[in-house]
This record gives sequence, C-alpha cells and structure tokens, in this order.
Amino acid sequence: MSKTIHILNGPNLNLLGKRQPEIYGADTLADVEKACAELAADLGLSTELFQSNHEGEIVGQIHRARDEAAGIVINAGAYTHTSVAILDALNTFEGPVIEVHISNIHAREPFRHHSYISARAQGVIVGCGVEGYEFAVRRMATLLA
Ligand code: CA2
Repeated sequence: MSKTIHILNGPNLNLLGKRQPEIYGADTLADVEKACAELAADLGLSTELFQSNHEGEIVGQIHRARDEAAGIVINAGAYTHTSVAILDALNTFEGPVIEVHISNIHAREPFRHHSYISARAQGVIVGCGVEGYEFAVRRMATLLA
C-alpha cells in the first residue's frame, strides 16, 4: 500500500479561489486536492486533504494522522501565528512535517511573520501560490524515500 500524506488546511482556506484572488490566486481547494493527488500518484504516494475552520478539529486530524499518515503538509492559516495547541499536536506526530503558505507571510503584516509551526517543520514553503502544496508533496516524496 502507498504511503499517505495528509494535507491539512486551516480557517478560511475553504474560500480559496472564491475571494481575494489578488492574494491567494484563482485555484480552489478542490483544484489543489486534485493536483496534489495526481502528483502524489506519479511519485508512488497518496494524499488526503482536510480543511477545518476549527482549531480543535485540526488537532484531532493531526491525532488521526499519527496512525494514518506517513507525513503531514500543513497550511494552518491564521492559526499558524497563534496556535500552541497545533504545534503541540504536531510534536506528537513522528513523521516529517512541511509547512506551506500561499502568500509570502514575511512580506505582509508583522503579526504574520512568526509561525509556531515552523519550529516543528522539516521545511517551509511560502509565497509560491498554491503551487507550494505541490512543492511540498515533492519534498515529502524525498523525505519518505
Ligand atoms: O498565505 C497563506 O497561506 C496563509 O496561511 C493564509 C491565511 C493567513 O491568515 C496566513 O497569514 C497566511 C489566511 C487564509 C485565508 O484564505 C482565504 C482564501 C481565499 C479567500 C479568502 C481567504
């Protein structure tokens, strides 16, 4: 059976492609899911995409990933900048973690410059648009090989 990568998305990312295309682009989360699944299949992996607007649900999904996923790709949205709970959950996961941000958080407001998740991540991809998710899947294939 192929190894599974969980691709976790935080609050408001369900609106991808529907609002603020000047910041987040025109692709929807369903487009991201399809592109990542196709790429993962080419690399001998599978993906499962999850999105929630609730911090506790993201923590719960990280707990499920402990049994179900070989690696985690995470864009925690605004929780990136606030959530010790998500960092603590990621610290219970044994596989690699790659953090993704669609926008360049370092070129935006100062409160977006700090990420709690980066302390746990093997890699961080920012400012590459939704293509960053595919870069993360590719990197995950290297880390899991
Ligand atoms: O650049 C990113 O990927 C962010 O994680 C996106 C978060 C933001 O709070 C982080 O600082 C950076 C916001 C997600 C909002 O997603 C939307 C997508 C489309 C339309 C409206 C919101």
